[in-house]
Amino acid sequence: MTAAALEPVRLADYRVPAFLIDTVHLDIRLERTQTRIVSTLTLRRNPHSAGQGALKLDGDGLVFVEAWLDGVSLPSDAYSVSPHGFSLHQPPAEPFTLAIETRLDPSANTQLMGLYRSNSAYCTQCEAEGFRRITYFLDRPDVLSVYTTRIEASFQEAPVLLANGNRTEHGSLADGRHYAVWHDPFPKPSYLFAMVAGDLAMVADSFTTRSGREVRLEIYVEHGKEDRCAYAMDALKRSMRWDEQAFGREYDLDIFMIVAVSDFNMGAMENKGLNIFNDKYVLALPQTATDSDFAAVEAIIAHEYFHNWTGNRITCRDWFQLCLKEGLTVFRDQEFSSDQRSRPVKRINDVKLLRSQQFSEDGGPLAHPVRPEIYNEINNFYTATVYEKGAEVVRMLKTLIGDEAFAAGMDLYFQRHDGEAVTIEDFLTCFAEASRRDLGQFMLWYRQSGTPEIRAEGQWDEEAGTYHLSLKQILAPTPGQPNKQPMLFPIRLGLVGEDGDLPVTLDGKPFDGLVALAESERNYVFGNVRQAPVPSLLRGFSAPVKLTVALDEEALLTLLKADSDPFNRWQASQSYALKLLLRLVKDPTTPVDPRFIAAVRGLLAGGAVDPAFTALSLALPSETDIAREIGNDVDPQAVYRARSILRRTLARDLQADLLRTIENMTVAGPYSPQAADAGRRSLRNGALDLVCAGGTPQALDAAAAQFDKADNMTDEMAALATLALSATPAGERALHNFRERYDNDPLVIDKWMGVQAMLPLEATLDRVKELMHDPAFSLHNPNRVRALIGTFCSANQTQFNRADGEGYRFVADIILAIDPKNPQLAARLLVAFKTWRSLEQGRRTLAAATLRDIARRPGLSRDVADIAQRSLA
Ligand code: 0A1
Ligand code: ZN
Repeated sequence: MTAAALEPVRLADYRVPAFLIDTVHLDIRLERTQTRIVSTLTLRRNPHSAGQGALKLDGDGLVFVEAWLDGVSLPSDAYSVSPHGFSLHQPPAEPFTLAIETRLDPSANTQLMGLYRSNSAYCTQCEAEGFRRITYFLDRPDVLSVYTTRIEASFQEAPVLLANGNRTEHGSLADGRHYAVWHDPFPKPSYLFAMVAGDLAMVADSFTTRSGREVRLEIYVEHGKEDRCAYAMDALKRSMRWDEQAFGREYDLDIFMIVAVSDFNMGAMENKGLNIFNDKYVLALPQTATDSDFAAVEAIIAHEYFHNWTGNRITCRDWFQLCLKEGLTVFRDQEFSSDQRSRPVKRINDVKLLRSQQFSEDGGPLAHPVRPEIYNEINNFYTATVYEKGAEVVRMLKTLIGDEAFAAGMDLYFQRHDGEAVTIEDFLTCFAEASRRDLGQFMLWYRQSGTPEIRAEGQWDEEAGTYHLSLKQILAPTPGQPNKQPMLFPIRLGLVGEDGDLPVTLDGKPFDGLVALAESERNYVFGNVRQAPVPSLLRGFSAPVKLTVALDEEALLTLLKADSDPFNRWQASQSYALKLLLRLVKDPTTPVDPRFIAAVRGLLAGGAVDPAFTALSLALPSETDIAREIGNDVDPQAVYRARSILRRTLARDLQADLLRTIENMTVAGPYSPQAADAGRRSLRNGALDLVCAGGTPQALDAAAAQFDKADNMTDEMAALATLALSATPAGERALHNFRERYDNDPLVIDKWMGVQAMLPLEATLDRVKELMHDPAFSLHNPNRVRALIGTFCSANQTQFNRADGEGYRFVADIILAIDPKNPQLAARLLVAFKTWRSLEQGRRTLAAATLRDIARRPGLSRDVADIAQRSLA
């Protein structure tokens, strides 16, 4: 049996659309199983296209009823209808109106693309190609139209009727039905269309823009959840203000709405004026959401809001340009969070995410450029590379050309391209003009995949007072890219002595801390180096690269103590721990270096100065970090064992210090999600987690006491996770109590599922299988699936990668069960296999066999077939 044939789409084949659609009038009559849609399009030939012949509209899963050309019903030989679209054989030369009536069944839509039902509401998801599941259309981002949407429904079933733009009309009809008309004056691509109808509760507020316009803000949720929206609303107002101040961007409609739904494939969606959110990223109360949940709500609210300018007002010409809106918008939301919270802590967390998600993607079979040039299924390109590395590329651009030129380039971009669908080239041209620099080489960041390696070597010449630094770039081959051209890297660096940064010179001038490496190799000679320095390279993680530099323990301790760059102080703690861990993987009897233990003791002693930062430095590199560093022939069990040994040693040697930290970091007063309190909790809970690795009664008692006393979900979850990991009766008791306590709260039960799916125990696989029978679990809801199955395969390295291959088999069976219903969800789970080639031979063989078995199945979705085939290639 051969694998399903996929038809790739190529950037090189891009052609402008042959027709343009100026206006769209949608008339939607909602019925659960028989929704009727009449779409009336005003069309004209695109003057920039040489295309002739038929008008071909995309469609997917629609039932065609009738079509009219300029008001006259079309005879059946004038058009054809297929499962993939509608074709008008001889479209008029002059502008014309085409109306098409279709029917669809929202309640049967399990893909959650197009128009579907989530609990009692109707909602839509159109990015990337979901609009064609609502009506026939030129479903591509470079066709911009003005939308008017009329929604009609039973008043009892759906008292709330929403769509993009401003509501222009509403009223009642016969038979208990009512309607609303919405008009969005801003031309937009179809992927930004949205409509919601249902019996929803609403929380309202308002925002006055800097030019004095009043914007109404509305958040819609299920009844009874109104009290969980306050933080999201606050984050929205802060985002709106920040975008005015940081980017000069003001909101443009009279109303901005957010709807929270419980069935959603991704985090949220930036539909014009009507964002639709996974409820996980809206609903938050201290008793139900952790500090990380609050931070995620803030970041995602901001992200979707910022899309209004970067994505909506200026959109992508085609889906290859996805990073144009996503990389830029992630960069913007990261900057926002940095300004709202601690910049260094945010940076470290972002880099941790980049390394764990994106570096592993870039180092495996699914590697692709930030701007891909070919895809089989666009839904599989909402990746860490497009989002996270895409944001890093924007950050590098800013570092290279400087803050001022970057701001001028952004202004130029907004001014020049407002209302257009553009490319990465258009974007970069604005910065090339603003900075008067040639960004040709920089463009390689969008075109070449893989994580570059920077090798650094340095030598101090005591007599001359100079330091010679050599930087080399190594670009390993990646799928489809055997040979690469040298890239351009902004490298922030400094030379550190015992008491801090040395005031060195480069080319006779005081060194400003930044070099731009454009060649395969380059040597720099720093002057005025009066003492033996330690190089602090890639400060602030100034480029998304793997840095290789030989720093011994003493050098790392110097950086840990004296580096002015907080990122590299943290990095020193991680590099030191990684050295020990790699030795322990090879030989578990290696004694732990006492200098490291002393350094951790020092960190704890000074923890009160910046608790969040200390918590990050205290946390050991993750199992995936260690595995990535090992590179190949990884035995996840040996990695886990090494990490456990180091944790246990630290716990036992530092028990008193850790217990003291727990005591000292108690947060007084009522819960606040603000960074200062959250930081104290993160250190407290980091210390708790570590001390419990020692397994002593005092440590476990501290966890049990915290579990019983906690008045917020952060502390409660931390204690629960620690107790569960101890695999003691106290752990079982805590799990049981927690389940009972939150029986009616699906988002909290998700956490409970996740904690158990993560346990590095032999019994976990059976436990996960058992949990699938819990009434709170459902294979139909993406959040439930991700909480249990997603956590098992992405956050449980030892059990997903069981030596007997049962972890792979289990996950494969689930993927195959989900695929016919929700291919996107299935394909995302399959991505868990992305590092299979780096495993030791036994597991590698089993993982490959499982992937092959999946790839061979008949009837796979394009989404799953694409990931399976690329993973095996
Ligand atoms: N544009 C959204 C991400 C998104 C993509 C696809 C979706 O449906 C399958 C939903 C959301 C964002 O960046 O937030
Ligand atoms: Zn986005």
